[in-house]
Amino acid sequence: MPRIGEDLTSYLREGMMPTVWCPGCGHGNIFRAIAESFRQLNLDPSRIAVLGGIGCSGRTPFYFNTNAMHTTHGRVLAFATGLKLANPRLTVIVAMGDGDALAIGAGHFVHAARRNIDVTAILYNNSIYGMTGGQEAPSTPLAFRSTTSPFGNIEPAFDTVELAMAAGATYVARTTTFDFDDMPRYISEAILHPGFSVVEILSQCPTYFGRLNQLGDAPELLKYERSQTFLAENTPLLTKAEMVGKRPLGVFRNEIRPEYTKEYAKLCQAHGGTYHA
Ligand SMILES: Cc1ncc(C[n+]2csc(CCOP(=O)(O)OP(=O)(O)O)c2C)c(N)n1
Ligand code: SF4
Repeated sequence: MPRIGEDLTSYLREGMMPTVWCPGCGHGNIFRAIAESFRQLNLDPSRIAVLGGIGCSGRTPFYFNTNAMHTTHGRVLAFATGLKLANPRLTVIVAMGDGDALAIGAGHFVHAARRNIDVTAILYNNSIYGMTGGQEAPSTPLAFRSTTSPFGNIEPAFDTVELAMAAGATYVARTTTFDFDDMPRYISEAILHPGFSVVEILSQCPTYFGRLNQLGDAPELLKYERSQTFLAENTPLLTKAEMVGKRPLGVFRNEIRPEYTKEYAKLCQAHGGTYHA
């Protein structure tokens, strides 16, 4: 991750700043990591499209000096699918909230994974609906409070990694905003991967999740993230007690299978069409 002085500005739409995000919001950390991946890969901004749905996370495309689409809540992968099919040479990046991806957009999420379309979905998982005031999401952990579950959540949370792999995503990784150097590493791998890639990033929402659950401010939430996770590669070194209730971090799948736009091109060419992926 670049430190002070290293230049990410060619990827930033500085006229749109400051961002809408609250001080200490993890979405800013993720935004920075995405910009760093673009720099590491030396991507041409005119060849990138960043798409977002609705929500705090959905504001991400506003701040990148790339092609951008601000779409509707839960439907961003449908827009991304159309865009990638229309111009397969674009690097398509989707910024999704956990509400966006796992609640209203869950159908689009599993079908994009099943098709294995070459899109990178970055799932900003702050365990809550941020923009609309801290309501419970399918990612809110058991017993945790939100504005719609003031006595504690009684619904088990989805495991994004398990869901993405079961649906057929071909690159699946999870990290946290605490793991500042792993974010751009996984995002870069996901961008280079020729298929549907999911990078789940556990992120902090101090304004709602942190406050409603009395977990403290942003630095304390980062420590909380660390306490709730472990590196999957360390599993042989850990006892069951050290892992129970915690989420593993790392790359869980990185495999190749036929990609949707390439398969579509083959079909078109076999029937006299001119589509090229
Ligand atoms: C069809 C539709 N339903 C509901 C909403 C209201 N809405 C806007 S953002 C949001 C939740 C955002 O939560 P999440 O996707 O987790 O993103 P975050 O704000 O936490 O980044 C909701 C319910 C909407 N804009 N459109
Ligand atoms: S409400 Fe939460 S998710 Fe939204 S900008 Fe503020 S801290 Fe971030």
